[in-house]
Amino acid sequence: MSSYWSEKYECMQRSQLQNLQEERLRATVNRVYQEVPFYRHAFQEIGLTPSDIKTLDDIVKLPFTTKNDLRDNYPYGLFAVPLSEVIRIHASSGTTGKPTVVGYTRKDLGVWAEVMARALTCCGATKTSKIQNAYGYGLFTGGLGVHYGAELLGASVIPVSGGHTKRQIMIMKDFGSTILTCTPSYALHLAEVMEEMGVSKDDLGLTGGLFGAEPCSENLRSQIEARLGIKALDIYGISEVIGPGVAVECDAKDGLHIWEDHFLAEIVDPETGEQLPPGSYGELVITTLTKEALPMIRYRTRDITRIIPDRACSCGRTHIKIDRCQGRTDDMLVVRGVNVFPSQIEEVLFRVSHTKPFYVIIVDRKGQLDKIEVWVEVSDDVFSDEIRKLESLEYEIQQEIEAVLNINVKVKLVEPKTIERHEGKAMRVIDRRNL
Ligand code: DLL
Repeated sequence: MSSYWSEKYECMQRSQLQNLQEERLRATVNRVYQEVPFYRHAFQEIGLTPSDIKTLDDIVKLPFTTKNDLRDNYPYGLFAVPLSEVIRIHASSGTTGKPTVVGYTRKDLGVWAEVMARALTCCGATKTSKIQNAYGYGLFTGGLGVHYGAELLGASVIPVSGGHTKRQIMIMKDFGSTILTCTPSYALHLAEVMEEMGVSKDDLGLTGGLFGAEPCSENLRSQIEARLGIKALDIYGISEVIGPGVAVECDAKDGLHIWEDHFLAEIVDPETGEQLPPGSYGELVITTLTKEALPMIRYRTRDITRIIPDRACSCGRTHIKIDRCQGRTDDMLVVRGVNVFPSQIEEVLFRVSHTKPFYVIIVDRKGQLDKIEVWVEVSDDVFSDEIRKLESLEYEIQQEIEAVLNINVKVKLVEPKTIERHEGKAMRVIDRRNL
């Protein structure tokens, strides 16, 4: 029997949910038209007035919003309330150029805590849970997003933030943490260090965890579950929309319920922008339905996923599910004209024995030619074996990757611990071509 944080909303009848969405969509469109010059101009440019948006089907008439629009209006230009109403500001890391700045009213923080409390309930958290929150606290939305959800739930939150891995493990053991929240790559690193310290999963009281902020393959999930002895669920979020808590897996583990009373999801063709039917892979586009400080109209997330066509879920929740993100439109590498997603390489690495799930893809240009090299960690025993075995493993991986990608790659096997570990999002690709 599933438990819910808010059964009334999570299990709402579809027709009621749609009415609620329609009402909230109209209100949002009206508000951005009145309050945000950027949106008013964008609507006027295509001859659209808020009264043209009556039903959910009308959403395709609305223009898209992109990360560039946020950058062009840096820092507060898309806010729909005066700063006196904004009680929290976060920003996304912005590896290139300025960060994107997002703001929250008191009501927005309430909605965020609510969707996070729902998410934590999905992974079995209750008032009696001890939630070790190892997402980074600060401008990144992970730490505080989980934190306020956990407090609303009434659980005991341990705000340990990212890093200090050995201390994390001591705390996990001594404080009896029951739920862990961090990126999947960091969860795996925690498992690795725990084993080195001689701490067994049976010494811990962990039962579940929410792992997100970066892609997590089914294989990576299985490793986390086996090595930490927990149920590991995927959580999706993006700062521009709210932060963590936009969508989350339930016990069924076959898709992430997107909280549709607050976020309206569409999938579009990333090239043409045309809306695609349920089941098709494309770019996730989200319209916020209740945000006050920074409402988003058809925000292009750049994340590639699909809406799962079958709506009924064994958990009883009625909100539609999206698939795990397959990657981002902008992390697709084009190497010698071929499209390469890091996740394709990861899949191969997980299939081959003796490799560890730590790898980095290095793309470089020699003369006119792009070269791709994959560094992958292998287990200790391979390095202690004869060189011939190492070479044959290297060859096997290279053949498998080439078969999937259809281009030549070089594979380099490296010793355990060679590849840098990250306490937050992992860095899987180093593209040296434009340096
Ligand atoms: O990463 C918010 C978050 C914090 C989500 C903690 C989950 C847990 P940003 O820093 O704005 O926000 O990065 C958003 O991260 O567009 C995706 O590309 C990626 N991402 C987030 N969750 C997942 C996930 C937070 N479950 C960007 N699977 C998004 C794959 C994810 N990618």
